Amino acid sequence: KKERKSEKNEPYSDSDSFFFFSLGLSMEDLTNAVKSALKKNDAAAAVKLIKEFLKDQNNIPLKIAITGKSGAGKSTFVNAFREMSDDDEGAALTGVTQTTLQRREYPHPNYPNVMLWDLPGIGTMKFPADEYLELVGFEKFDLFIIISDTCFRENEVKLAKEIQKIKKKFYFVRSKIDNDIQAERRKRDFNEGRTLKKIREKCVQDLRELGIPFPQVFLVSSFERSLYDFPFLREMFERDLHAHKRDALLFAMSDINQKIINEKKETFQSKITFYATLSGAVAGVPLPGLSAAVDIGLIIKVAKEYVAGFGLDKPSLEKLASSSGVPYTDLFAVIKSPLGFFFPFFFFACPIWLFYHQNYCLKAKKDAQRIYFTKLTVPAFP
Ligand SMILES: Nc1nc2c(ncn2[C@@H]2O[C@H](COP(=O)(O)OP(=O)(O)OP(=O)(O)O)[C@@H](O)[C@H]2O)c(=O)[nH]1
Ligand SMILES: [Mg+2]
Repeated sequence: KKERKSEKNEPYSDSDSFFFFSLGLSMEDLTNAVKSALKKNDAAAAVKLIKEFLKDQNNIPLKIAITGKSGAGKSTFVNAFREMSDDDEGAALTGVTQTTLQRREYPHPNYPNVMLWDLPGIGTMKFPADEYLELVGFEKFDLFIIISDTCFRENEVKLAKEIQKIKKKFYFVRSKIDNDIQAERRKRDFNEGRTLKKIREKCVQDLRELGIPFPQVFLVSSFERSLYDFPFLREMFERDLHAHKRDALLFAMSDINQKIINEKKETFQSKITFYATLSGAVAGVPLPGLSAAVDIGLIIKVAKEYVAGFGLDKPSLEKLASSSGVPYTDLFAVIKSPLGFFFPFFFFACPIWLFYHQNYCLKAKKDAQRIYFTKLTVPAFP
């Protein structure tokens, strides 16, 4: 049924979406259905599909990247998180020398579609800090855990800032706490609580000084999973899993939407050349007022096409309001808000600007005038 629909390139109807969801729609199916709806300016249908998909959390994939310096304990952390020993079959390889040379995904045992990605260490010969993000395919992950077995330094902060730039979430994990505790235990006035507090405060202070104002830091030992912050990290992960998945899904969907908006923008831009030529041709006709009248007509037509093409016309917004539950007035207010202030300006000013100031418009006008006068004068003066 799905194939037949996509062959015909028809939008997905309500009965289709019910059919898909009752069978368990995959992320790929959802992506295709949302793309198809958005291409047809049906944001309301896209919202409906996404809302349905959000109901079944198991469908939503989540990619968690475990990153940090080489030897920080990333692979050991992945195993600990999956409740495995380092030498179990299927566990991530760990070692005292640089071990992970290729990123690899490991499924979470309890949560379908949650993948832990064990990444190579940052700042090694094979993964220099300035090429690291690109080499590990940084942008594809939804959530990041930045691990360090010492104080957090420039490399970790640089990673965090790059993650902030792409508007995704990250946590800091200070690993191998068992080593610190063991070393401090040798002192006469040892107090575990005080030592942990000291490490935590130092981590937070370092991160603040390097430009991360409110860092969330977990102190863990992958060898002692019931101690320090490991249980708390797990608990928090489970508590926030729903939100993480929702964020990941909405991020992916907004990325699709942005791509489609760009495609539409390019299509509209190529149409402008056509309208400009048309405007130029009309300008060649020496009838007073004709050019201006046609240009105004064209501008209104083009502006209307833009508004409908981006789904900003009244019927589309009303449909979107009813499927998303956001009142129409709120949606419309966004268009009228400071953010949307440039919309009317853009819609009207762009065609005018293009019609009158771009080189090809002027050239088109001149060509049209030349052709018109040649045709007119040649038969009159043989
Ligand atoms: N004491 C202690 N040692 C740890 C802990 N986590 C990891 N290690 C040890 O640290 C070393 C490096 O651990 P890995 O997990 O291989 O480190 P990695 O960050 O994956 O390193 P690369 O793959 O080279 O980037 C290994 O010898 C681990 O046994 C921990 O929580 N406590
Ligand atoms: Mg590793």
